[in-house]
Amino acid sequence: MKIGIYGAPYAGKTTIFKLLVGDVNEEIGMAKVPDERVDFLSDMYKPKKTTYATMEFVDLPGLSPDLPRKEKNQILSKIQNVDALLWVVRAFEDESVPRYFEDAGKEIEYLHDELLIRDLEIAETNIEKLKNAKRKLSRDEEQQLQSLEKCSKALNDGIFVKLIELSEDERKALSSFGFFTMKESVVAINLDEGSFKSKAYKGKEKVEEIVRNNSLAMMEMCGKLEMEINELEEDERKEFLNDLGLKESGISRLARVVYSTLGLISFFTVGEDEVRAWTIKKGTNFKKAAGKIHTDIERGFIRAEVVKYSDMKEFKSMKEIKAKGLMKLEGKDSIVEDGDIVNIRFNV
Ligand SMILES: Nc1nc2c(ncn2[C@@H]2O[C@H](COP(=O)(O)OP(=O)(O)OP(=O)(O)O)[C@@H](O)[C@H]2O)c(=O)[nH]1
Ligand SMILES: [Mg+2]
Repeated sequence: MKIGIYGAPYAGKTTIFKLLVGDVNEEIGMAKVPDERVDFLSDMYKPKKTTYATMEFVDLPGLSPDLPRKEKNQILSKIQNVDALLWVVRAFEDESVPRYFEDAGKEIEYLHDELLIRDLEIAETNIEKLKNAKRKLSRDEEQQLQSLEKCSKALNDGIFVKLIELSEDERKALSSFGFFTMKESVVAINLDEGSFKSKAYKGKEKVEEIVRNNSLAMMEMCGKLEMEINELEEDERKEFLNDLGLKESGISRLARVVYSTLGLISFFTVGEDEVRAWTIKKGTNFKKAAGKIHTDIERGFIRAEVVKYSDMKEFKSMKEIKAKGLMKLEGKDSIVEDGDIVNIRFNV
């Protein structure tokens, strides 16, 4: 899973990026997805290796109105292939850090418009291309043209592509264009300590309106402060987070929002060698899920032995769970649920 960090200059993008992936100097970094279920299972099995799910983040230079179109497109092209966008919107006050926009409302409006303009440009360029083709269009191209025209019309009306009703065929026809407004977005409002506590900042109404109108997900962060808290020892960290009214770190909260926005869940494999979390789309069946682990396991799939995490938490023993008849056998078409502990039987 890859997430592009998008925003204006001085919004705190790199600060949040580093909070998520650690103090790296590249613009791409991996973040471990904290999961107390993995912690628990690892404590129980004491495996040689514990593997958490990961998310990859791409940090970008800020986008601003004074950049030429070409440069903006160059910046945006770095996140062409991401699964989701994390918009960072500046809502912190700090005189020593210049700001591009008057307030968070103006800033998010700009970010919203940039994506619309970019996508409209893509739609129109490709419509032109198809219309000017000096040959008869293939059926696929006809489908593309018709779908692109639908997008172009919506974008002209200020509507994100992800909000248009599209058939499966139309969706497929559009998949190669990499529309930014077709991706899911999570908006992180970067607040200072005061505004984080008071929940008040300039431009909030506009921010909420744009989030609502475009069905974006939103979360509040305190980038710089959370970064400082991160550097503390464990107990001190808890105390500071508590003081901010937070039970979880920034990455925990973000992971939660991203998983629910993208419709993702986790299943686990356990053993003495490794305890591991796997990320899949909600609605994935056991055979497909097995393919995440290894294609051979998918191909040779026989059945899955499944234990619910909640049962494991309660009884703390696979033996007892089996004795109670709580281990279920599932066939290839059954659907994996969040928190399933899975052992796949297969032959190769
Ligand atoms: N007071 C305060 N300062 C912050 C906060 N977040 C970031 N900053 C400061 O703002 C400045 C810019 O932060 P960056 O994280 O580099 O911002 P950016 O969005 O990556 O900026 P560009 O890469 O230039 O587009 C730095 O000096 C940060 O220390 C915050 O929550 N509060
Ligand atoms: Mg930066």
